[in-house]
Amino acid sequence: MTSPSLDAFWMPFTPNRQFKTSPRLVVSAEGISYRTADGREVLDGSSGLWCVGAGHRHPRISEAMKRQIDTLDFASNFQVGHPGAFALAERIAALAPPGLDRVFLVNSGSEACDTAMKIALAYAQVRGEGQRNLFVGRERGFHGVGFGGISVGGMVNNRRAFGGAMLRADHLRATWDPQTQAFVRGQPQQGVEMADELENRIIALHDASNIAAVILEPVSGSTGVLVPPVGYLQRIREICDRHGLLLIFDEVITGFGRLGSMFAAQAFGVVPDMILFAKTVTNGAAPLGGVIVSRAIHDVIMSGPLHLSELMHGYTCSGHPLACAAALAMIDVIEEEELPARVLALSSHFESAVHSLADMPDVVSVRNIGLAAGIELAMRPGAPGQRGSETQAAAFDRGLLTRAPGDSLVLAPAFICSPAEIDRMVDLLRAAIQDTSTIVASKS
Ligand code: PXG
Ligand code: PLP
Repeated sequence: MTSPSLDAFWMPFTPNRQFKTSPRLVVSAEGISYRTADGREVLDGSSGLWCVGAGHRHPRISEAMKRQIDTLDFASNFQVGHPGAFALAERIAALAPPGLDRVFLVNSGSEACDTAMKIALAYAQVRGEGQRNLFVGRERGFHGVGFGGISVGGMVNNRRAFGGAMLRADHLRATWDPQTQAFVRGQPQQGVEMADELENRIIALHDASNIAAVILEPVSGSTGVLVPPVGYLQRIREICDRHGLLLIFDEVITGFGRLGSMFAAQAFGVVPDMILFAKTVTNGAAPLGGVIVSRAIHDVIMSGPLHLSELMHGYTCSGHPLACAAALAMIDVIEEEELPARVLALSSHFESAVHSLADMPDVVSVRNIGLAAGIELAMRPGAPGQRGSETQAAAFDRGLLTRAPGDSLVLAPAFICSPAEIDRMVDLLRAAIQDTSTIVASKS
């Protein structure tokens, strides 16, 4: 294929003009590596945006998708159904915490978030509590880019351009505290009281009777891996229970193994009322997301005339056959290759490896949990994000794909990595940090 022009494709979440002057194109992938257009190997340090836990082109998933495309390429799930969607929902329900066993399928994490918010509103409506329409999110939370997700999301840059077009929302403060957490390994021991803001400020201000749901990422991933203090999520659950609030965990990143358990709900021992998932559920091989809903909420909404849809919501490709086939195969892989156990076994090596960067002069924080780490660099004066993006580019040139939210670099390797491969990734990251260090530059 001749190289396409780069002009027409408006790239998502990318500095387009900069990219198109120095493009980074990958053309194939296998295991934990990409191959670039000019034939270089690049280690995938971000599991392809947190998706590819089992490694690229897992044969089991590829085979299942090939079989599916030759059997049933497409059927919507509006008024007809196909077995794959039912089989997948049943599998996912069996993996979720007890009580959460109804599954609405969508195509992305953003759609999962908007869907869960609609379910919360519909639930309130059916119960005669239509005034419950305020959502509680958290600063530095990311819930995708739908209007629901950006309303509860706490990434200021993702909201600012869209002005007043938001749902009613308030935000807890982020659990990040640079004073006490800069180089904490795993969960911080201090800070459980940050959860009390839900009761002391938010419920006090808005009244619980107006709140539809509280939506949190158990671990904030996109803003650089912010790990909740010990006991924080438990306390949020207790406050929600005390005041009759629904709690939604956005597990788009944490779901399907990243923390060494199927869901973060199990890793932290806290059961929410709904769980959002996407990404790893298909190993990234097809777009799929969903909402796992408690039976109690589901059953309340299953009301009204029998010939009408109980929830007026759904996407053309909700439960697409190809995506369901990929997800069913991925769940087989997760179980048979015991990927959560592998993550658990690897995570202490990973923790030591990323914390070995802590003594670099311009690393100001290292945070980690499971196979996710955020390494934060000192900001260039007056230019937030510049250092992060330069270091990300330097790492790519050296053969490592990372993510750079602001001045943090995120490492999120595939669950199938070996300890030596993790070391290689961390070595490349160390070199890239040195490449962009003004301390080094001023000496040379
Ligand atoms: N919730 C969470 C917690 C996410 O991490 C979404 C919802 C939205 O999912 P979709 O499939 O609509 O993108 C996400 C997505 C990053 C990065 O650099 C993370 C995401 C997306 C893009 C970049 O960490 N997460
Ligand atoms: N716009 C139009 C004109 C449509 O017909 C549809 C779906 O039928 C949509 C948007 C929504 O698309 P999707 O179901 O893929 O989200």
